[in-house]
Amino acid sequence: MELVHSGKVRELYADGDDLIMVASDRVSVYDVVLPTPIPGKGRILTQLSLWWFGQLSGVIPNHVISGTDVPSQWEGRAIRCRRLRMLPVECIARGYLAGLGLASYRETGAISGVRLPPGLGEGSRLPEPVFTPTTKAAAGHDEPMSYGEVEALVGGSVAAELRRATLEVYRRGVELAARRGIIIADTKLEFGLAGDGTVMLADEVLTPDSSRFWPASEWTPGRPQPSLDKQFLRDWSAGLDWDRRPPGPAIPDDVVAATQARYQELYARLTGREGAADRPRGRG
Ligand code: PZK
Repeated sequence: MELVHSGKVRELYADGDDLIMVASDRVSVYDVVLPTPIPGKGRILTQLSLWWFGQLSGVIPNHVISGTDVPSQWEGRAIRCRRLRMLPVECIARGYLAGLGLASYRETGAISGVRLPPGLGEGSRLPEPVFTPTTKAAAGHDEPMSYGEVEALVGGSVAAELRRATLEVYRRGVELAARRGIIIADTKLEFGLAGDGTVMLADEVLTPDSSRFWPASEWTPGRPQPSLDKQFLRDWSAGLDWDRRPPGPAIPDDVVAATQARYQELYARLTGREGAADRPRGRG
């Protein structure tokens, strides 16, 4: 199959008119891919994404054709997708302050033009979720966009649909995760247009690679929040003499095992399923 895109931790192949998105077991910390894989990570994130696409199909149609009709060597960690015309906007919803949202609030008291109350800090909950789109930079970092800029880029009706769907996907995710003791601080979504102009949800959805997941029991606004999936990796790597530039350090077995267990626990808690490792499931 023809490789059409290679990302830090995933690949995209063309299969006739379809695309096959393949998740690897690679993991990144501080944006650097480490040389040691986390066995089962690609399968868990793929199965979690498929599960969310199913949960969210009433909110917006999605690009999934099948989670099972994929080449056998990738079974369980690949999704057959419709090829869409991707929209050049990273659609982010934020319900808590972290990352670029926190940086923007500290500088201006607002995020994406939405004025926020004073006194918020790292990890604070926002009065209500905010749509904070960014550009999709081919290289380098994504830049914040105002809603007006999104409208100018994709048109008023598509922009309105992106904002609606992004906030609705985030709200449903937050509500479901909250019942399982998990905070979804923010999420990044990608959308594309089908041949008939329908806006569809694409890429991956509400995975720990596209969203910040925090254990609700440890949430303490005013400091950086522990990440549900990668905290072991971050804590371990913080104790090394590593400047956070490539190449990253090899991960010791006990840290691999602890990280693997976190991904499994996250999947089981969110979906109520035991494990993604044994039985791949799809919609097709
Ligand atoms: C598409 N990416 C991101 C980069 C990956 C994924 N349904 C679609 N139709 C057309 N293009 C894409 C999609 C989707 N999803 C997604 N780039 C293009 C990307 C690198 C690896 F797995």
